[in-house]
This record gives sequence, C-alpha cells and structure tokens, in this order.
Amino acid sequence: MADIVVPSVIFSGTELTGPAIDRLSRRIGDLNDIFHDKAALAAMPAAQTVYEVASYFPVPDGTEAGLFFGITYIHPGKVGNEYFMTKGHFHKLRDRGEMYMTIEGEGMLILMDENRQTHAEKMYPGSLHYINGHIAHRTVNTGNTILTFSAVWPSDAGHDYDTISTEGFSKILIEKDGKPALVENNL
Ligand code: M6P
Ligand code: ZN
Repeated sequence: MADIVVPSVIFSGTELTGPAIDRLSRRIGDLNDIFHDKAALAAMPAAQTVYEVASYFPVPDGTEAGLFFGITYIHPGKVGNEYFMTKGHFHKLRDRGEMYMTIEGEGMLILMDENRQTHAEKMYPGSLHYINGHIAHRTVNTGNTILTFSAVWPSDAGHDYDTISTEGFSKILIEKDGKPALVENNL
C-alpha cells in the first residue's frame, strides 16, 4: 500500500459520496406499521419518500468492534397529525450504543427503554446525542425543511425492527396546536 492514501469516501457536510456508499429510501408504502393514522396513510401516494439513508460500511455487517457511518435525510411532512419519522429500532445486540449529530433542520430523537419508558431530545444543527445500549431510537422531522443527521454505530449492533413494528413506541410525536407534542400511543 502507498504511504499516503486519498480516501474515496467523502462527506461534504451534507452529502456522502464515493464508490462504496449504500443508499436506501423508505417510502410511505414501506412504513405501514409505524404511522398511527391508517386512513391518512392510505390516502397518500405509496411512492412518496419519507426518508433516505446513505451509509458507509467499511467492514462486513456483524464485524466485532468495527464502526459504521450513516447520514439520514428525513423529508418534511406528516401522516395525519404525525410527523414524518424513521422506523426506529433497538439494536439486535442490545448493549450496543450509537452517536447522532444533527447537521441541518429540526427534529426530535425519541428514546424508549426496555420498560417502555419514553422521552425525547430536541435535535437542532450541531446537537449531539449519545444513545445508550438497550434504548430504542427513532428520529422525527418536526420542521418544514429536510432534517439531516449523521450516525455512528458499531458494526455488530444490527437492527431489531420487529419489536417496534409489533409493539410500537409507547409515545408518539404529533402536531398539537401547531407544536410538537409527545403523547401516549393509545393504539
Ligand atoms: C441512522 C442509523 C441507522 C438507521 C437510520 C434510519 O442513520 O441509526 O442505523 O438505519 O438512522 O433509521 P431506521 O433504521 O430506524 O429506519
Ligand atoms: Zn441504531
């Protein structure tokens, strides 16, 4: 290997580019489980993008003690009175933590422990969020512009989506009187 190597993965501050970037889009039609207002959901175009993730996986998934890096872009919007948000997950290896940093936009990080105790942290440009292991996490765009944040997580953490898709979070973030409100999820 040459002494000096120029990385081919570049993070511009908002965009992640390079040959090894994995990109995924989550659309309304992929997110039937997570939004509470099923009638409002059914009235929206299934192909409408809710969020996109660009990730850099420098080591294979499952590698012990490696790290992954991702940028998530949540579009502004709502399904009924519930803001656009990510699916949310626990880590498969429950004790693995994660770090988020907000790049642009405004939002909320919803955190739920294994006893279903839920609270939220405000996300704003520069806000840093340490997510302990054993905590489910979901991000929500509460603004009128795209919410962009970076994430770093262990390459052996894995995603447990099933627990959230069957049980949900105990609280949801809705717009109430023109403002975000974290309320009990009664569904
Ligand atoms: C962050 C990280 C990723 C995650 C993404 C979208 O970038 O936590 O691991 O995939 O957000 O969240 P979700 O997987 O819950 O849809
Ligand atoms: Zn995670």
